[in-house]
Amino acid sequence: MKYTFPPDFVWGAATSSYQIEGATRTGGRGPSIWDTFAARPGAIKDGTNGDVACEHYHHYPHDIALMRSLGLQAYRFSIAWPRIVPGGTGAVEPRGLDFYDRLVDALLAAGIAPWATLYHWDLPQPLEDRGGWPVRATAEAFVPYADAVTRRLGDRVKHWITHNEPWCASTLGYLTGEHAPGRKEPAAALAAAHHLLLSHGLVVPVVRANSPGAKVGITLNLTPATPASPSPLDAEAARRFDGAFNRWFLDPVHGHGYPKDVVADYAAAGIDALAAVRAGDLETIAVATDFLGVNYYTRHIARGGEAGNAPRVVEEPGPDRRTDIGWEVHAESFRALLVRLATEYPPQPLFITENGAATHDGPGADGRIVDTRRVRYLAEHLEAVAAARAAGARVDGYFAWSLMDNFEWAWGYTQRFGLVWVDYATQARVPKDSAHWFRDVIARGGLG
Ligand code: IFM
Repeated sequence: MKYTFPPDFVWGAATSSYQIEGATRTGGRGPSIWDTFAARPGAIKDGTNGDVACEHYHHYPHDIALMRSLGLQAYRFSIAWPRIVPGGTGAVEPRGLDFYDRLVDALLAAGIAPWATLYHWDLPQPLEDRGGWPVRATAEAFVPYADAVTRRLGDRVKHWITHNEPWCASTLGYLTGEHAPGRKEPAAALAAAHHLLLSHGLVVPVVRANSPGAKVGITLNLTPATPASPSPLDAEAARRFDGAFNRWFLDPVHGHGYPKDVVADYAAAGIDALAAVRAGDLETIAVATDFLGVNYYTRHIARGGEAGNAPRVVEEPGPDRRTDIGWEVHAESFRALLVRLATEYPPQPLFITENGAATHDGPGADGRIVDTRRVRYLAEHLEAVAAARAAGARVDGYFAWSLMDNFEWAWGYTQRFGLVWVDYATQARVPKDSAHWFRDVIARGGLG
């Protein structure tokens, strides 16, 4: 079977600032919550941080040459708020803007469309010191920052993403404490989620004003839930997971407000999930956008409890169906998710802004990196995109995560998602087999 995509389908790869840039004390950059969090003993699996990472801040011309050699049509990167407004509010650092200005010009010169994300988790530490995302002032501070960025780059960047994965920034940052700033406060996590969404709504008009003709959207990480059995307990577990993980973000940005069943779930646990919501906020969050960014990696198998359940019909996958980070490979859930989005949240175009696999494969004796499992993962998921398109889902582009190996947050450098291998000791970049494969997919406009 041939899986072809239309000629205007966008093929790209993605990264984020803290994960690749390094140079955390260069060009006037201020501290971010990730600098602080990574310094906390035990926070990062291998005790590392993003101080150096891939040194992309210095090596970006080489990295762009690499992107060009792979035939990438678009590159999704994020802007580090602490480079632009080191204090979180107040003075704009021109050297920060200059860096992204050079990056954008170099991308355009290479024929690669820049797709900029305004927030990919590196909050200026001074804002966290004043309460972080659980306080409304942080959402308000996002506006002048976004204004400074889009004024400077808006003439050349024509695709903007306000936020990357607000579920992670709120839940992992403020509920489970696995991510910066490492807080474990359920009520604060819900307030953070609300203020992240509110800040999205506040900056969309700013982006439109400063970047005429640009397309703007938000990127959500979506993880479908499959009940482990047909038992009511497992169905209920799936509803709850889907509600808190997916619908809590999808519904308000599509004008449906926060899902009532999930609000009730929180109320039953003694939490007022809407405590931070003020009059007019839901209208602000429901601002019209041009596309929805979708990040997909895996599904969740939902199980409500052991006692009284029907026998499992969905088994936990073995290691052969997991990537090295432990996430199940399940492309069928990706297809179903895209069809569901097209049905339940129309009529927006969708872009896959991240999809990829962590595999450890490194250079063999001949230097070649045979990352067959990544190639298989990407191929299966591109087939899922093609199948969803055939079923009517409007998916207009696909960005692989990631262009190159990088700092995988709490996992440090123990997980490698790159199409390109990074030797952290030398900063050498070596395209893996998957990079060559992806180059051929792009050149052919699909899977052969
Ligand atoms: O590395 C992350 C990225 O920053 C956000 N989405 C998921 C990726 C893999 O965990």
